[in-house]
Amino acid sequence: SPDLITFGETMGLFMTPEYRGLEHSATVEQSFGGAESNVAIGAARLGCSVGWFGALGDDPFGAAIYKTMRGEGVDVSRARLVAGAETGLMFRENASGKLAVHYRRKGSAASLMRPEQLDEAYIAGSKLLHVTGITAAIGEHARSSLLEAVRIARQAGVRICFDPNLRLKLWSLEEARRALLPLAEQADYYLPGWDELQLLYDTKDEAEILDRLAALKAVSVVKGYGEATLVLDNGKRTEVPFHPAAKVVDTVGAGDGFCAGFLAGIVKGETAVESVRIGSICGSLVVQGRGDWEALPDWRTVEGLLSDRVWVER
Ligand code: KDG
Repeated sequence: SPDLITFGETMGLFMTPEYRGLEHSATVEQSFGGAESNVAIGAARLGCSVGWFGALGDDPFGAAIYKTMRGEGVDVSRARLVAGAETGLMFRENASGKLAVHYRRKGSAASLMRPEQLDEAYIAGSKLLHVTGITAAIGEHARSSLLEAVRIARQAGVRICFDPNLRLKLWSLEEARRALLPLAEQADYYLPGWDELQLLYDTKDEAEILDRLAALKAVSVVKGYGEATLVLDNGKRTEVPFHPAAKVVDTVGAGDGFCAGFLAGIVKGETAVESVRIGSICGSLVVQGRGDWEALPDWRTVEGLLSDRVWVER
Protein backbone atom coordinates (compact mmCIF):
# COMPACT_ATOMS: atom_id res chain seq x y z
CA SER A 1 0.00 0.00 0.00
CA PRO A 2 1.07 3.62 -0.41
CA ASP A 3 2.32 5.39 2.75
CA LEU A 4 -0.51 7.90 2.66
CA ILE A 5 -4.06 7.04 1.71
CA THR A 6 -7.04 9.32 1.35
CA PHE A 7 -10.49 9.11 -0.19
CA GLY A 8 -13.56 11.20 -0.84
CA GLU A 9 -15.58 12.92 -3.48
CA THR A 10 -13.87 14.63 -6.41
CA MET A 11 -16.01 16.67 -8.76
CA GLY A 12 -15.79 18.22 -12.16
CA LEU A 13 -15.11 21.93 -11.64
CA PHE A 14 -16.24 24.74 -13.92
CA MET A 15 -14.94 28.25 -13.32
CA THR A 16 -15.84 31.46 -15.08
CA PRO A 17 -12.87 33.41 -16.50
CA GLU A 18 -11.65 35.91 -13.89
CA TYR A 19 -14.44 34.47 -11.76
CA ARG A 20 -17.08 36.64 -13.39
CA GLY A 21 -20.72 35.95 -12.57
CA LEU A 22 -22.00 32.67 -14.06
CA GLU A 23 -25.24 34.27 -15.13
CA HIS A 24 -23.50 36.39 -17.76
CA SER A 25 -20.38 34.41 -18.56
CA ALA A 26 -20.42 32.88 -22.04
CA THR A 27 -17.43 30.65 -21.30
CA VAL A 28 -16.25 28.45 -18.45
CA GLU A 29 -12.94 26.75 -17.82
CA GLN A 30 -12.94 23.08 -16.91
CA SER A 31 -10.92 21.40 -14.18
CA PHE A 32 -11.76 19.25 -11.17
CA GLY A 33 -11.41 19.42 -7.44
CA GLY A 34 -12.07 17.62 -4.22
CA ALA A 35 -10.56 18.24 -0.84
CA GLU A 36 -8.96 14.80 -0.52
CA SER A 37 -7.76 14.50 -4.11
CA ASN A 38 -6.23 17.98 -3.81
CA VAL A 39 -4.27 16.67 -0.83
CA ALA A 40 -3.29 13.52 -2.71
CA ILE A 41 -1.95 15.44 -5.72
CA GLY A 42 -0.07 17.84 -3.47
CA ALA A 43 1.56 15.08 -1.47
CA ALA A 44 2.47 13.14 -4.64
CA ARG A 45 4.18 16.23 -6.10
CA LEU A 46 6.23 16.41 -2.91
CA GLY A 47 7.45 12.89 -3.53
CA CYS A 48 5.18 10.92 -1.19
CA SER A 49 3.79 7.54 -2.03
CA VAL A 50 0.06 8.30 -1.96
CA GLY A 51 -3.17 6.61 -2.90
CA TRP A 52 -6.58 8.16 -3.46
CA PHE A 53 -9.78 6.29 -4.01
CA GLY A 54 -13.33 7.36 -4.47
CA ALA A 55 -16.22 6.52 -6.70
CA LEU A 56 -16.51 8.47 -9.93
CA GLY A 57 -19.19 8.38 -12.56
CA ASP A 58 -18.45 6.53 -15.77
CA ASP A 59 -18.60 9.82 -17.70
CA PRO A 60 -16.08 12.28 -19.21
CA PHE A 61 -15.68 14.09 -15.88
CA GLY A 62 -14.83 10.90 -14.04
CA ALA A 63 -12.42 9.82 -16.78
CA ALA A 64 -10.61 13.17 -16.70
CA ILE A 65 -10.23 13.00 -12.91
CA TYR A 66 -9.02 9.40 -12.96
CA LYS A 67 -6.44 9.93 -15.71
CA THR A 68 -5.12 13.21 -14.34
CA MET A 69 -4.71 11.78 -10.85
CA ARG A 70 -2.83 8.83 -12.30
CA GLY A 71 -0.68 11.19 -14.33
CA GLU A 72 0.17 13.08 -11.14
CA GLY A 73 1.58 9.86 -9.71
CA VAL A 74 -1.28 9.12 -7.31
CA ASP A 75 -2.15 5.44 -6.94
CA VAL A 76 -5.74 5.21 -8.19
CA SER A 77 -5.83 1.42 -8.31
CA ARG A 78 -8.70 1.36 -5.78
CA ALA A 79 -10.70 4.18 -7.39
CA ARG A 80 -13.82 3.13 -9.26
CA LEU A 81 -15.62 4.43 -12.33
CA VAL A 82 -19.16 3.31 -11.61
CA ALA A 83 -21.29 2.38 -14.62
CA GLY A 84 -24.54 4.29 -14.76
CA ALA A 85 -23.52 6.69 -11.98
CA GLU A 86 -22.64 10.37 -12.30
CA THR A 87 -19.61 12.36 -11.21
CA GLY A 88 -20.56 15.30 -9.00
CA LEU A 89 -20.02 18.77 -10.46
CA MET A 90 -19.35 22.19 -9.02
CA PHE A 91 -19.40 25.64 -10.53
CA ARG A 92 -17.44 28.59 -9.22
CA GLU A 93 -18.09 32.25 -9.88
CA ASN A 94 -17.49 35.62 -8.39
CA ALA A 95 -21.00 36.85 -7.81
CA SER A 96 -20.92 40.54 -6.86
CA GLY A 97 -17.43 40.42 -5.43
CA LYS A 98 -17.91 37.21 -3.49
CA LEU A 99 -16.60 33.81 -4.50
CA ALA A 100 -19.56 31.45 -4.73
CA VAL A 101 -19.79 27.70 -5.31
CA HIS A 102 -22.78 25.86 -6.73
CA TYR A 103 -22.86 22.10 -6.34
CA ARG A 104 -24.56 19.51 -8.50
CA ARG A 105 -23.67 16.45 -6.46
CA LYS A 106 -26.84 14.93 -5.01
CA GLY A 107 -26.89 11.21 -5.76
CA SER A 108 -23.37 11.35 -7.23
CA ALA A 109 -21.28 8.18 -7.49
CA ALA A 110 -19.20 9.28 -4.50
CA SER A 111 -22.19 9.95 -2.27
CA LEU A 112 -23.25 6.33 -2.81
CA MET A 113 -19.95 4.67 -1.87
CA ARG A 114 -20.43 1.85 0.62
CA PRO A 115 -18.31 0.46 3.46
CA GLU A 116 -18.24 -3.03 1.95
CA GLN A 117 -16.45 -1.59 -1.10
CA LEU A 118 -13.43 -0.57 0.96
CA ASP A 119 -10.24 -2.57 0.47
CA GLU A 120 -9.37 -3.32 4.06
CA ALA A 121 -5.85 -4.63 3.39
CA TYR A 122 -5.02 -1.55 1.32
CA ILE A 123 -5.93 0.79 4.19
CA ALA A 124 -4.39 -1.41 6.88
CA GLY A 125 -1.13 -1.58 4.95
CA SER A 126 -0.60 2.19 4.85
CA LYS A 127 1.03 4.48 7.41
CA LEU A 128 -1.39 7.36 7.42
CA LEU A 129 -5.07 7.71 6.51
CA HIS A 130 -6.34 11.21 5.75
CA VAL A 131 -10.09 11.89 5.87
CA THR A 132 -12.27 14.99 5.87
CA GLY A 133 -15.72 15.89 7.14
CA ILE A 134 -17.01 16.38 3.59
CA THR A 135 -17.33 12.60 3.18
CA ALA A 136 -19.58 12.50 6.23
CA ALA A 137 -21.71 15.32 4.79
CA ILE A 138 -22.47 13.94 1.33
CA GLY A 139 -24.60 10.94 2.26
CA GLU A 140 -25.38 8.25 4.74
CA HIS A 141 -23.43 5.53 2.91
CA ALA A 142 -20.43 7.76 2.39
CA ARG A 143 -20.52 8.59 6.11
CA SER A 144 -20.58 4.88 7.02
CA SER A 145 -17.66 4.32 4.64
CA LEU A 146 -15.70 7.05 6.38
CA LEU A 147 -16.35 5.54 9.81
CA GLU A 148 -15.42 2.08 8.57
CA ALA A 149 -12.16 3.31 7.03
CA VAL A 150 -11.28 5.01 10.34
CA ARG A 151 -12.10 1.81 12.22
CA ILE A 152 -9.88 -0.27 9.91
CA ALA A 153 -7.03 2.23 10.27
CA ARG A 154 -7.25 2.34 14.05
CA GLN A 155 -7.36 -1.42 14.34
CA ALA A 156 -4.28 -1.72 12.14
CA GLY A 157 -2.36 1.01 13.98
CA VAL A 158 -2.45 3.33 10.95
CA ARG A 159 -2.33 6.98 12.04
CA ILE A 160 -5.35 9.11 11.18
CA CYS A 161 -5.40 12.70 10.00
CA PHE A 162 -8.73 14.50 10.12
CA ASP A 163 -9.65 17.83 8.56
CA PRO A 164 -13.25 18.80 9.49
CA ASN A 165 -13.70 20.80 6.26
CA LEU A 166 -17.01 22.19 7.44
CA ARG A 167 -19.30 22.83 4.43
CA LEU A 168 -22.53 24.38 5.65
CA LYS A 169 -24.01 24.18 2.16
CA LEU A 170 -24.09 20.41 2.62
CA TRP A 171 -25.59 20.03 6.11
CA SER A 172 -26.62 21.92 9.20
CA LEU A 173 -24.16 22.92 11.88
CA GLU A 174 -25.98 20.64 14.34
CA GLU A 175 -25.58 17.60 12.06
CA ALA A 176 -21.98 18.52 11.40
CA ARG A 177 -21.17 18.77 15.11
CA ARG A 178 -22.71 15.40 15.82
CA ALA A 179 -20.69 13.67 13.11
CA LEU A 180 -17.41 15.60 13.24
CA LEU A 181 -16.64 15.98 16.94
CA PRO A 182 -16.40 12.19 17.54
CA LEU A 183 -14.08 11.94 14.53
CA ALA A 184 -11.77 14.57 16.04
CA GLU A 185 -11.46 12.29 19.06
CA GLN A 186 -10.16 9.45 16.94
CA ALA A 187 -7.56 11.48 15.08
CA ASP A 188 -3.81 11.52 15.59
CA TYR A 189 -3.56 14.76 13.60
CA TYR A 190 -6.44 17.20 13.72
CA LEU A 191 -6.40 20.05 11.19
CA PRO A 192 -9.29 22.46 11.77
CA GLY A 193 -9.43 26.17 10.95
CA TRP A 194 -9.87 28.60 13.86
CA ASP A 195 -13.18 29.77 12.33
CA GLU A 196 -14.37 26.15 12.13
CA LEU A 197 -13.50 25.56 15.78
CA GLN A 198 -15.59 28.54 16.86
CA LEU A 199 -18.56 27.05 15.02
CA LEU A 200 -18.00 23.43 16.05
CA TYR A 201 -17.53 24.26 19.74
CA ASP A 202 -20.15 27.01 19.62
CA THR A 203 -18.00 29.60 21.35
CA LYS A 204 -15.65 32.47 20.60
CA ASP A 205 -13.92 31.99 23.94
CA GLU A 206 -10.31 31.25 23.10
CA ALA A 207 -9.45 29.57 26.39
CA GLU A 208 -12.44 27.27 26.09
CA ILE A 209 -11.51 26.21 22.56
CA LEU A 210 -7.91 25.59 23.57
CA ASP A 211 -9.12 23.46 26.50
CA ARG A 212 -11.26 21.38 24.15
CA LEU A 213 -8.24 20.80 21.93
CA ALA A 214 -5.98 19.98 24.86
CA ALA A 215 -8.41 17.23 25.88
CA LEU A 216 -7.88 15.43 22.55
CA LYS A 217 -5.14 12.88 22.00
CA ALA A 218 -4.38 14.42 18.61
CA VAL A 219 -1.65 16.82 17.66
CA SER A 220 -3.86 19.80 16.74
CA VAL A 221 -2.82 22.03 13.88
CA VAL A 222 -5.12 25.04 13.76
CA LYS A 223 -5.12 27.01 10.54
CA GLY A 224 -5.90 30.72 10.50
CA TYR A 225 -5.03 31.43 14.12
CA GLY A 226 -4.46 35.12 13.46
CA GLU A 227 -1.67 35.27 10.88
CA ALA A 228 -0.27 31.96 12.00
CA THR A 229 -0.88 28.25 12.37
CA LEU A 230 -1.13 27.04 15.94
CA VAL A 231 0.40 23.68 16.79
CA LEU A 232 -0.64 21.95 20.02
CA ASP A 233 1.48 18.91 20.57
CA ASN A 234 1.29 17.15 23.92
CA GLY A 235 0.87 20.37 25.88
CA LYS A 236 3.52 22.20 23.85
CA ARG A 237 2.22 25.23 21.96
CA THR A 238 3.91 26.75 18.90
CA GLU A 239 2.70 29.45 16.52
CA VAL A 240 4.14 29.18 13.03
CA PRO A 241 3.68 32.38 10.97
CA PHE A 242 2.04 32.06 7.55
CA HIS A 243 4.35 31.87 4.60
CA PRO A 244 3.55 35.10 2.71
CA ALA A 245 1.84 34.91 -0.69
CA ALA A 246 3.08 37.41 -3.29
CA LYS A 247 -0.41 37.65 -4.83
CA VAL A 248 -3.70 35.95 -4.10
CA VAL A 249 -5.58 34.68 -7.16
CA ASP A 250 -7.81 31.91 -5.80
CA THR A 251 -8.00 31.02 -2.11
CA VAL A 252 -9.93 27.77 -2.61
CA GLY A 253 -7.64 24.83 -2.01
CA ALA A 254 -5.36 26.68 0.41
CA GLY A 255 -6.33 24.40 3.28
CA ASP A 256 -5.82 21.29 1.17
CA GLY A 257 -2.46 22.53 -0.08
CA PHE A 258 -1.46 23.18 3.50
CA CYS A 259 -2.61 19.71 4.48
CA ALA A 260 -0.68 18.10 1.60
CA GLY A 261 2.53 19.77 2.71
CA PHE A 262 1.92 18.96 6.35
CA LEU A 263 1.28 15.28 5.65
CA ALA A 264 4.24 15.04 3.29
CA GLY A 265 6.38 16.37 6.13
CA ILE A 266 4.95 13.85 8.60
CA VAL A 267 5.45 10.96 6.16
CA LYS A 268 9.05 12.08 5.60
CA GLY A 269 9.57 11.91 9.38
CA GLU A 270 9.65 15.65 10.09
CA THR A 271 8.30 17.10 13.36
CA ALA A 272 4.78 18.54 13.40
CA VAL A 273 6.15 22.10 13.53
CA GLU A 274 8.49 21.59 10.58
CA SER A 275 5.66 19.88 8.70
CA VAL A 276 3.51 22.96 9.31
CA ARG A 277 6.24 25.10 7.74
CA ILE A 278 6.13 22.88 4.65
CA GLY A 279 2.33 23.04 4.65
CA SER A 280 2.37 26.80 4.94
CA ILE A 281 4.63 27.12 1.88
CA CYS A 282 2.30 24.86 -0.14
CA GLY A 283 -0.79 26.79 1.00
CA SER A 284 0.78 30.09 0.01
CA LEU A 285 1.73 28.81 -3.45
CA VAL A 286 -1.62 27.24 -4.26
CA VAL A 287 -3.50 30.52 -3.73
CA GLN A 288 -1.29 32.20 -6.35
CA GLY A 289 -2.82 30.23 -9.22
CA ARG A 290 -6.32 29.36 -10.38
CA GLY A 291 -7.91 26.07 -9.44
CA ASP A 292 -7.68 23.89 -6.34
CA TRP A 293 -4.42 22.08 -6.98
CA GLU A 294 -2.79 23.23 -10.21
CA ALA A 295 -0.32 25.60 -8.49
CA LEU A 296 0.83 23.07 -5.88
CA PRO A 297 4.63 22.89 -5.78
CA ASP A 298 7.09 20.06 -6.21
CA TRP A 299 9.57 19.15 -3.48
CA ARG A 300 12.48 21.09 -5.01
CA THR A 301 10.53 24.34 -4.88
CA VAL A 302 9.56 23.74 -1.26
CA GLU A 303 13.12 22.88 -0.29
CA GLY A 304 14.35 26.10 -1.87
CA LEU A 305 11.83 28.17 0.06
CA LEU A 306 12.62 26.34 3.32
CA SER A 307 16.30 27.19 2.99
CA ASP A 308 15.47 30.86 2.17
CA ARG A 309 13.65 30.93 5.45
CA VAL A 310 16.73 29.74 7.33
CA TRP A 311 18.68 32.56 5.77
CA VAL A 312 16.03 35.21 6.47
CA GLU A 313 15.57 34.13 10.06
CA ARG A 314 19.26 34.34 10.91
O1 KDG B 1 -11.10 22.42 -0.27
C1 KDG B 1 -11.56 22.65 -1.58
C2 KDG B 1 -12.72 21.78 -1.76
O2 KDG B 1 -13.68 22.10 -0.83
C3 KDG B 1 -13.35 21.91 -3.08
O3 KDG B 1 -12.51 21.44 -4.07
C4 KDG B 1 -14.65 21.21 -3.19
O4 KDG B 1 -14.23 19.17 -2.10
C5 KDG B 1 -14.92 20.10 -2.28
C6 KDG B 1 -16.17 20.23 -1.55
O5 KDG B 1 -16.79 19.23 -1.36
O6 KDG B 1 -16.51 21.32 -1.12
